Amino acid sequence: MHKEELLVVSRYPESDMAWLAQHYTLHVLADTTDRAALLADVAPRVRVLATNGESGADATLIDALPKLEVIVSYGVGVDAIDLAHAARRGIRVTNTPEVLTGDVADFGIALMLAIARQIPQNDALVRAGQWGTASFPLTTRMFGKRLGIVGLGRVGRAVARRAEAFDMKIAYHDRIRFEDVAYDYHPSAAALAREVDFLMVCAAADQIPRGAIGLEVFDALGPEGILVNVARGSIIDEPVLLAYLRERRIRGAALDVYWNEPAIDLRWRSLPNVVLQAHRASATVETRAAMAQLVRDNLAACFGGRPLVTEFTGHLAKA
Ligand code: 8YV
Repeated sequence: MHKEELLVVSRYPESDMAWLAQHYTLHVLADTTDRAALLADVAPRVRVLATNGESGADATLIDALPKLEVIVSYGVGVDAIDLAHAARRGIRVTNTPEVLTGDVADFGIALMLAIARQIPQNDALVRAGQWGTASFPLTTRMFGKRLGIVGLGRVGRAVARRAEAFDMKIAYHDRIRFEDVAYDYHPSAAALAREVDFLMVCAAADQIPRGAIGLEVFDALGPEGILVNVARGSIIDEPVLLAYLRERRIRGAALDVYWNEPAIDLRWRSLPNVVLQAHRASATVETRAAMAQLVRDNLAACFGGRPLVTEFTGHLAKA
């Protein structure tokens, strides 16, 4: 059977790699020590590139593949793909929207509870046999508090729905005010931060400048404020956040995403007022299976000459 060639940027979970290997002739960039040689070898043939939210595809990679027609990404966030460059080259992009929304929103709520109620910190004390000797400080209540959501897209809205069940008062900042929600709107992230106890970042990173959540926003959030990020590390001014947490100029942060993953800034490790996760918000068996299925369906559509199942077009109006 003739198999189409597929260039894969980073390895997917092994079961997905096995499925892809059965159906396509795979070339995996992450597996080679000589990236340039692999690219030179496949460049005359590769029409489809498979990537994920973190690895994306930069302009150099796109330009190394003159026959490239479609970039298929396993993830909803497309900020690591050079979208403007892809558009210039007429290369289409697919992602995996919708299927991960619920899990990411659950994770945002879990992180908010974890940092407010100090769940990982208490777990560490119990494991260390310090129940009875260590002091377990009183924590902060979450229910009934004010939650500010930066980015009221699919995930932001799913977080808001969940937070309503915690009797939280919800407000948001986005580029536009939405008429279909009753939550308070603020025209800037700083204005939002001034009015809330918890600030959760849910924005798509291709829609918000790098480091947009920085000094001004943290000052507005204040020393009792708590930050949660389930979007992208790039949205936060990380050096400023590290300093503000160290100096207790904000109360705490629960983070799933960072600059420079997975080799994150070592200073995170020594801060007591943070909860750290390893970009796991969509990492459930159920969601990852649904994401993998969308990747397969989009690949089948590309190679079968059918319309793409979940084409990302958000950038095309700007191109
Ligand atoms: C994944 C994500 O981390 O969808 C996204 O944008 O950040 C995640 O779901 C990733 O794409 C899978 O490796």
